[in-house]
Amino acid sequence: MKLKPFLILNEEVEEALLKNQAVVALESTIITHGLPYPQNVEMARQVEAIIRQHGAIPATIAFLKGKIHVGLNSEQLTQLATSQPFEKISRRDIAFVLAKNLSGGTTVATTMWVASEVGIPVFATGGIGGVHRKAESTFDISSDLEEFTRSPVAVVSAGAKAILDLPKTLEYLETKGVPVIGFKTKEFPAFYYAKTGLSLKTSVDTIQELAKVIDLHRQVDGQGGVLIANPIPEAFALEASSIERLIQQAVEEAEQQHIKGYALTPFLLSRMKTLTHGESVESNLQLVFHNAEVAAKLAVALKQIH
Ligand code: PSU
Ligand code: MN
Repeated sequence: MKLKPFLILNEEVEEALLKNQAVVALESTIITHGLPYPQNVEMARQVEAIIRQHGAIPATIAFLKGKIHVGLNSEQLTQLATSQPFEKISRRDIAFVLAKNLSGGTTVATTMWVASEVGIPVFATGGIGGVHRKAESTFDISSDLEEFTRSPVAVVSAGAKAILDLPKTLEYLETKGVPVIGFKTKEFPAFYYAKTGLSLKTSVDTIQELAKVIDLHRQVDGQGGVLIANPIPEAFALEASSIERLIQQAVEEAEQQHIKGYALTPFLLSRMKTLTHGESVESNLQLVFHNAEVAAKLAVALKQIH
């Protein structure tokens, strides 16, 4: 394995993989750049607890001092949530971060890659990155989307972040041949809310059906990922039209302040927190918890197939 010299699997994850138990990978940019302290570390712990409750072992993935960690202990999680500065490690950054012994959170793209290298087929996140609004002039398309063409991992998310251009994100995924499967929905959800009118061609209503599709995709495609769209529970959804107004405001502010590239997503998420008086953070937490539950159930169901 290419990663071996840099890899540190914690004992629990290593044992689970050896014993062929259900494991769920988790990203860490949401800890370092997506959520404020202390909600970030509370979220990370709670997500791990939810995954355990549903019969799987959590494997949070992050880089610490030039090593790729799969599974973090409590101290490492706190370190990741509190120390600054931390890198946001996307696919292009990996070799540099390893060479310089840096630490940081892994994006969806990097987490998918590490998960597939160590043999973890299921991954839970909040919302994936995608095609940004105004991408026709900025060209800003998250490398998360490209990763779905090369890492065979099933990613459970509440759609793509509403701060993005969702129709373009779906078009891009279609072009790249990435299955997008609605879980108990026929619409592509928008992170903070569920009803978008963006219809999905494929949807399933049970974990068993989902596991069957994922398993077959792995067998027949072999090299690409699957995006599972799991909408935020209704009780925690924000009101679509008011959230949309605030998103437009945040996107304009980013443009005026010349914020772009890798800094854009963290900026927009943090502006959304302020503009919604913290409500966006609460929704973000709840949708991540929901994704963790579905991912754990899926990981267990996949183990029951083989
Ligand atoms: N989802 C969240 N919060 C986040 C992210 C996703 O709820 O912070 C992070 C993910 O790590 C994702 C990244 O991979 O944002 C996308 O960044 P970019 O658009 O720069 O590729
Ligand atoms: Mn980008």
